[in-house]
Amino acid sequence: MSTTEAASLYPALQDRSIKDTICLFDVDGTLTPARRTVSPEMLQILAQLRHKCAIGFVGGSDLAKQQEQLGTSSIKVTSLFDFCFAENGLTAIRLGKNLASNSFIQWIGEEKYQQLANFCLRYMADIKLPKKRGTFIEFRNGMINISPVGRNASVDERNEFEAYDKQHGIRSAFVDALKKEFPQIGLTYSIGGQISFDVFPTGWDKTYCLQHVEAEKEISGIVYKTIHFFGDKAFPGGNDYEIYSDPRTIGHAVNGPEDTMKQLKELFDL
Ligand code: M1P
Repeated sequence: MSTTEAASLYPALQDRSIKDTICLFDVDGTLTPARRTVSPEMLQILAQLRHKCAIGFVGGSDLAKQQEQLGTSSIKVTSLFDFCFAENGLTAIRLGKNLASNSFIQWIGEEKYQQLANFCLRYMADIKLPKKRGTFIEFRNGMINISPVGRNASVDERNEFEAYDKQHGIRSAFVDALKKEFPQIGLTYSIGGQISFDVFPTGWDKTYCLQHVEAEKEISGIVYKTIHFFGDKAFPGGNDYEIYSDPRTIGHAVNGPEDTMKQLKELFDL
C-alpha cells in the first residue's frame, strides 16, 4: 500500500476527535522489543489511536532501521505514522513528505569540523593503548563517533579496550580535553557504548523533533496543546530523558511494548 493510500484511511489531522493532541513514541523497547520487529497487536492499537489523534515515532537510528523494525517489504513505515522522526528528527517526514533535514556538518561547517577532527587525531596519536585498529573517527549524518581503539576492533579487542578504559579513564580524559579546547562550540559528548563516544550539537537529543511538531501551526493551523511521549529510557542518562522531562511534553515511562499498549488502552479508551 502506498503512503498516500494508507493516509487516506485516516481522517485528516484537523478532523481527528482530539485534534490538538499528538502521541510520540520511542521505537526500541517502547513500540518493539529491543532490536526486534513490531507486533501486529501494537500496529492495531496505533491504527485505532490514529483515528483519534496524531501519532509519530522519534528514534535515534536512521529511517532504514525503523523501516526494518516497524514496516514490512510491502508497508512503508512512513505510511503508518503521521510524523516520522528518524535520527531524533534530523530526518523528518510528515504525512509521507519530507520536512527540512539537518546534519552535523551543515551545523558545524567545514572549518570548525577540521579543527575538531585534527585535534582528535593528534590527541589519539599520543595515546598508548594495548591495541589500536582502524576508523578512529566515524562521520555520521547527525554526529561524529570517536574511538581511540578504532571502530574496526574485533569483539575481543572491544572488551579489552573497555576494561582498559575502566582502569585508565581514557575516554573521560579525552572528553575533558575536548571541552577545554572547544569551550564555545556548543557540543555534547556522550560515552554510551564500549569503545567510543558520540559528539553532537547540544540539544540534538529527542527534543529536536518538537520544533517540527510546533511548526504544524504554520502548516495546517493545528496547535498541539498536548504532546504525549512514551519511552523506556526515561531515566537520567537514558536517551528518552530529555524529551520525557521536557515541559512541552507529558512523559510516560514504559517498561516495554506490552506496557505501552496497556497505557494507551487506559489513556485513550481503546
Ligand atoms: O548505543 C550506544 C553506543 O553504541 C555504539 O558504541 P560503541 O561502539 O562504543 O560500543 C555506537 O554506535 C555509539 O554511537 C552509541 O552511542
